[in-house]
Amino acid sequence: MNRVVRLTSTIYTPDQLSLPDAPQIALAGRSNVGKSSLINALAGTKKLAKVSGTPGKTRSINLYHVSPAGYYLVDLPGYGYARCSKQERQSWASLIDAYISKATSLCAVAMLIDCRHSPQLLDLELGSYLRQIGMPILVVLTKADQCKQAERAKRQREWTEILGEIQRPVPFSARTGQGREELWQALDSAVGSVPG
Ligand SMILES: Nc1nc2c(ncn2[C@@H]2O[C@H](COP(=O)(O)OP(=O)(O)O)[C@@H](O)[C@H]2O)c(=O)[nH]1
Ligand SMILES: [Mg+2]
Repeated sequence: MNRVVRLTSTIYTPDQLSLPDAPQIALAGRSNVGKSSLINALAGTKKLAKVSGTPGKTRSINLYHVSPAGYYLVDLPGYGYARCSKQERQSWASLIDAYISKATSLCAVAMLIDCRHSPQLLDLELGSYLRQIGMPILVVLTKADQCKQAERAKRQREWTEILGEIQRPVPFSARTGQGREELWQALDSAVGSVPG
């Protein structure tokens, strides 16, 4: 299916949060995990989301509309950037909290995990928080081109064990395009939209 992904709004502070009624899937992950690259790869362009060599830059929530399906991908600011101040970390947390509590049409959170790293504290914390609030989780293993098959399989097992009954973690590479169609299908089914 041919999908068109378009940036519709950028939100910097909780009071700017006005959200569409349409279904949403949030994308969360450590800064530098490859979130912007993933959005560009899904969209089939290099220009939509800014890919950065310096992590910890983006402090906004970006809403991307997906047509014709009619749902939104919501790019949350990356977390876990070591050099950011306590104040920055708090503003990150309050923006995310404000989003999650306001997003009544949030269908699932895609947790982006670098396939090279074994589960890290901040990712585990996010996972357990999402489970607590009963939020469906889709794990995406990014930079799959940097991992051997055995390592990818290990990550898939680890995360399935940690999170319990979840959809199979999707290996994804923005570099090679691996996993693109599988991820689109997982996103479509998370919002319950019928592809076609
Ligand atoms: N090898 C490889 N590198 C990637 C991939 N995706 C992103 N990167 C690199 O990882 C760095 C961070 O990417 P970016 O998309 O800005 O991450 P973000 O901070 O999560 O938005 C950049 O240097 C990208 O070129 C991938 O699939 N494979
Ligand atoms: Mg980014």
